[in-house]
Amino acid sequence: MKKSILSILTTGFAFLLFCLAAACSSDDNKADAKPYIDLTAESLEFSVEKIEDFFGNVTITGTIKNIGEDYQSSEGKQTVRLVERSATGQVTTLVEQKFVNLAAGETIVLEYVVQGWRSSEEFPPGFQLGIYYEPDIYIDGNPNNDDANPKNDFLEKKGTEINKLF
Ligand SMILES: [Ca+2]
Ligand SMILES: [Ca+2]
Repeated sequence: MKKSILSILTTGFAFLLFCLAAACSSDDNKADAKPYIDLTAESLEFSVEKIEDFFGNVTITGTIKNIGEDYQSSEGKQTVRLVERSATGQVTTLVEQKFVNLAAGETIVLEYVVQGWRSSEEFPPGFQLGIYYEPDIYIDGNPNNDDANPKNDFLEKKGTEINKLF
């Protein structure tokens, strides 16, 4: 009788030790394997091709850059967009590009030409460049697509910046 209780206790203790060891080692592995992933909306530039004094075409160039380690994901989980936001707050997507992987240091460039911009317009639209992730990106079991800094995922510029270029 005593022996069997001791045996149960010993087995239980051994099992507890095993669990602790497993938990610790898996945490260590995660910490070691976790890469530093960070994509950023790096720049949003305007260039003007004047047709008349206060009238012309505007090229908007947005650059997304991988400033971390290699970004590796799967299809349908990430998109970069250049959007226009009107003075009344209406948002229109101008260019959109889906992607899957982006190696360290690589960029994605989005370009859009606004035809017939009038710099006399009092309330011009603004423009925003952004990286959009699916909501499950941090719980999909893949650490290679977990952006470490969401604060640098968006860049916004006012249309009045364009008017100054005329
Ligand atoms: Ca993930
Ligand atoms: Ca980021």
